[in-house]
Amino acid sequence: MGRFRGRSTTVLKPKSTHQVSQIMKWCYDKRIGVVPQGGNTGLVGGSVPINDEVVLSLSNMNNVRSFDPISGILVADAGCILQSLTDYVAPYNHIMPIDLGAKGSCQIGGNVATNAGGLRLLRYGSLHGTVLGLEVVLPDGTILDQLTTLRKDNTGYDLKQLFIGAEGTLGVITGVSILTPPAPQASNNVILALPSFNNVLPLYQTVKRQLSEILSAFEFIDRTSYDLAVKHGQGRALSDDEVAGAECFVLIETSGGRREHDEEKLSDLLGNLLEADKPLVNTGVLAQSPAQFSSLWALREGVTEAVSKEGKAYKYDISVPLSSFKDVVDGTREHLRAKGLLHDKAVKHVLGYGHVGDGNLHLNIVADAYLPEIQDALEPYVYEVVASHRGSVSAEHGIGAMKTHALHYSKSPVSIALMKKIKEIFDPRGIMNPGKVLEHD
Ligand code: 2HG
Ligand code: ZN
Repeated sequence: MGRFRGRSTTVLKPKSTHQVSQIMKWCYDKRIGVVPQGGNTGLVGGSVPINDEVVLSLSNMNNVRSFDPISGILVADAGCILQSLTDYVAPYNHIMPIDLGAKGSCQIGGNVATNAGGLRLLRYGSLHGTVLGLEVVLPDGTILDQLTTLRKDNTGYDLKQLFIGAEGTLGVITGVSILTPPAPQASNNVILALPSFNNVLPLYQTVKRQLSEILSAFEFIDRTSYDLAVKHGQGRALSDDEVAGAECFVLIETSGGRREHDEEKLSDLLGNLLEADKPLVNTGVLAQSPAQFSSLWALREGVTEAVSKEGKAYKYDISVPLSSFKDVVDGTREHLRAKGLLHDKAVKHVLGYGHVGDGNLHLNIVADAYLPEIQDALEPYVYEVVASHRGSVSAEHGIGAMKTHALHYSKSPVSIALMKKIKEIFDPRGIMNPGKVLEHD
């Protein structure tokens, strides 16, 4: 994101858990801050030092430790790149339960540390469910070995859950045990062009009912997101006829056990949608080949990259009721217009996209440069809107360095006080990823 910059002089790249333990012990004794770093693809500055901390990169810990093709349980070093794990389990007909645009660079340890959501959450749930065990090095160098491969283990407090989403503030994740689902035998996708955002919710209901168990993603991009994705070469553009009059687009993916069965269901759905008396969609483009399948996905997955090519982005990753997605995006645009900030030299675009199936909207504001007046216009405005819906100020990207001041919009004082006590127990010297998640007192 280019928004945070530390003054670190040292990056350490340990090759084993034992080495991580030695590093942590040394830093604990000397009270040196440590920033664990995976693929460094996060969007909230969680893996970036803010002062002169030591950067502890996990990238040299990248071996698969074991895989059981019967249970599908994979145990891997934290530094394994998500795509390489996907490739590893593919010959066994398994997939990773998590998938996201950054798959070629992000690491499984970072995914777990940030509780990354991504594109498969609708189908396989969050990492709080699919991660079975963790190996963690605590700030004083102690190794907490909870790398179990058990599906069931109800023996008291489930400590690993604390590290999932702690963003490296309680310890360094060095190993992950994760349940990988069987690969679907058939996957397909379709992009639908909608005349109005108001149709997204009825469409979601219809699609859920008609596709039921084969629905594996229901993603949404508004017109601005689509136009930017196309402008910056993400995926294959639809024809002018197909996009005419479209206010937004929905990408639906199906994954199931039998191709003919799934294709029949999908084409019945499309037929019903297009032939309805009052159609919810203008048109639908069905992937006809694996290449088209990927290029339709690229239109959605490529929005983040397109946005960063277009300018400097202010990103809000929020959970709000589905029915308010459009109002939040339009309201923010109007708010910026009223402040006189919607023009070429300030804010160029306000766009919304995200995971409809998970109630997660990505509100992006693209500007010519990061300017204090834009920042002041956006915050606390956006957070107050989120709080008025009892939403979340971070649905899936985490708090990192960027949102520590906003935590209270989604967590009560009682919750924050308990979080601080937990931090104190694990990290009494405050050396683990300082300044992230919780503000310094
Ligand atoms: C996505 O869903 C990612 O594409 C990134 O979570 C969202 O860049 C963003 O705001
Ligand atoms: Zn997302």
